[in-house]
Amino acid sequence: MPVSRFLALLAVLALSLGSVQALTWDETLDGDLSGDGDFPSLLGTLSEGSNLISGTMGSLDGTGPLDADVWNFTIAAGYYLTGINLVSYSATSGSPSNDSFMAIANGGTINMSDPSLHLSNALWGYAQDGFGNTYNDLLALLDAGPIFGGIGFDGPLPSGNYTFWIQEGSDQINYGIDFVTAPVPVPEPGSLLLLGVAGLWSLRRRRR
Ligand SMILES: [Ca+2]
Ligand SMILES: [Ca+2]
Ligand SMILES: [Ca+2]
Repeated sequence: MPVSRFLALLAVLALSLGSVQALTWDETLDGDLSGDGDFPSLLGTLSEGSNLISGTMGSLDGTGPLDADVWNFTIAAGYYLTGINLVSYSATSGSPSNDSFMAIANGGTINMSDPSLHLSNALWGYAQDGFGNTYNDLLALLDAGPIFGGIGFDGPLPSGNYTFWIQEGSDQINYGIDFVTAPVPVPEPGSLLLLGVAGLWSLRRRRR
C-alpha cells in the first residue's frame, strides 16, 4: 500500500474513533446488571480510554437475596485492556466489613461454581492493595491471582471477549469501576515513511 494511502486510512480511523461515545453502565439509569453467569449483561465493545461501570451489589445488612453483577464486554482488535480501576467503593450503611470477590473469564459466560475455569479471580476492596479508597488497581490484583484456582494471565488483557463477575456476601456495596483500553502500539508513520524511502532506494539501486 502506498504511504499516502496508508496515512489517509489512519486519518479516517482516527476520525471514526474520535466520534465514538464512551461506554458507560450506570445501574441507576440502565438497570441492575445480570446476576447470572450464563447470561451476563452485554455491554458491547469498550471505547478507547475510559468505560465506567457503576452500581450496587451484595445485600443490605446481610439480609435479602444477594445481588451479583455480571457483564460481558469486548476489547476491539488493535486494543488492549490496560486498567481496571476501582474509582469508588462504599457500603450503603456503615463501613464495609469484608472484602468483595471478583472474577474474569474468557468468552461469553462465567462459571459461578467452578473458579478453576476462570481466567483469574481475587478479593478487592479497601484492604487489598494499599491504595485506600481513591485508586484501587483491580487489574493488578487479577494479574497477581488467581487466588481460588484458575488459569491466570500476565500484563494487559489482549483483544477478545470477556465476562466479569463481582460479588459481595455481607454488605451492600456501591461501586464504580473504570475499564481502560488503549491502542496496542504500532510503528509510527514516520518510521514507515523511512522504510518506504529505504525500499525505493534499494529498488533504484537494483535497477542500475
Ligand atoms: Ca447490581
Ligand atoms: Ca445484579
Ligand atoms: Ca499474572
